[in-house]
Amino acid sequence: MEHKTLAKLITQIENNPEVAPQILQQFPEHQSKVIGFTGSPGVGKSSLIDRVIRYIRTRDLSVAVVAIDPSSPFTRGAFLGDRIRMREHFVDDNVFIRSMASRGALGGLCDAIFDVVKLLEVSGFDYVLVETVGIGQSEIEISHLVDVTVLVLSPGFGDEVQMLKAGVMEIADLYVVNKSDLPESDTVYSQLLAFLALAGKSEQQLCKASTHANNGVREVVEKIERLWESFYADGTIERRRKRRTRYHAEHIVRKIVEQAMNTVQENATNPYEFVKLALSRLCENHLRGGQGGGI
Ligand SMILES: Nc1nc2c(ncn2[C@@H]2O[C@H](COP(=O)(O)OP(=O)(O)O)[C@@H](O)[C@H]2O)c(=O)[nH]1
Ligand SMILES: [Mg+2]
Repeated sequence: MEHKTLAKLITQIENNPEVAPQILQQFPEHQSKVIGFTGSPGVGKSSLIDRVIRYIRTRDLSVAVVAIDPSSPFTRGAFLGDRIRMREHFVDDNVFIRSMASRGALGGLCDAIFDVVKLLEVSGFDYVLVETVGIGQSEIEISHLVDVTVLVLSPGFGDEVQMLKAGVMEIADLYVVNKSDLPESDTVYSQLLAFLALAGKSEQQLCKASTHANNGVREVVEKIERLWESFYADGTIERRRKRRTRYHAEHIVRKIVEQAMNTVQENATNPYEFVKLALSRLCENHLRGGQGGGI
């Protein structure tokens, strides 16, 4: 598909996720390897993705990247920097790059992202990479969206603290210590090694890279590939994709319920009364076939 057409379809989905099923059904099924990259701002996710794209391209595979912009949709400053770094990929037909706004200040995933990833998959890309800032909810949420989650760390970002943060150890499948050209990265590496042992994870899930020195990128991609293949073989991918559908459905339900609650103007002092009112509005809407997600 032409990149221009693809970009237009993504915008349509962003503006109204309800059009997604109609758009998606026009394409034959296709599964990409969907990989999420998360980690604190500044650890080098974009730089790493840039290198990963280059490596994937040397093997003549195609790749789409979605960068989830943590800033407001109106100030895309952060992504502009990435865009300049990645500009050479923009002229490559087998590389598609797009940024999307996050939901709310905590960098949660927007509803449209699920269908956008699906659209990129049916567009036939071998890889779909999602970059999200490892702050707030997005860190955990990303693992619900992708097949394989990569956590990027580097020295000097309080990552030691980050490692201890609940949830992080559980969600990542691969841990990359970036900026290995900096000597302090050894400390991060050995700390991570200890944490992995504690968490009962394998050393195989850890690697070093330096995007500046262009070291370790091949290993990162090979490990991702191996993880994906083994997850595919043992049914993990299928399970995760089912969980993704459920998680997406939860997003939709939450939005519909929120809309219904907003229609309750009455000064209900009793929350149960409030829920009753909201639900009855929802049913009325549903019977009229009106708003409320078209469900
Ligand atoms: N020393 C060193 N710096 C790096 C490396 N990779 C990225 N950086 C720098 O780290 C900063 C943040 O990189 P960026 O890719 O934008 O990080 P992101 O916020 O995680 O996407 C930039 O100034 C990069 O030049 C590396 O391997 N070594
Ligand atoms: Mg970035």
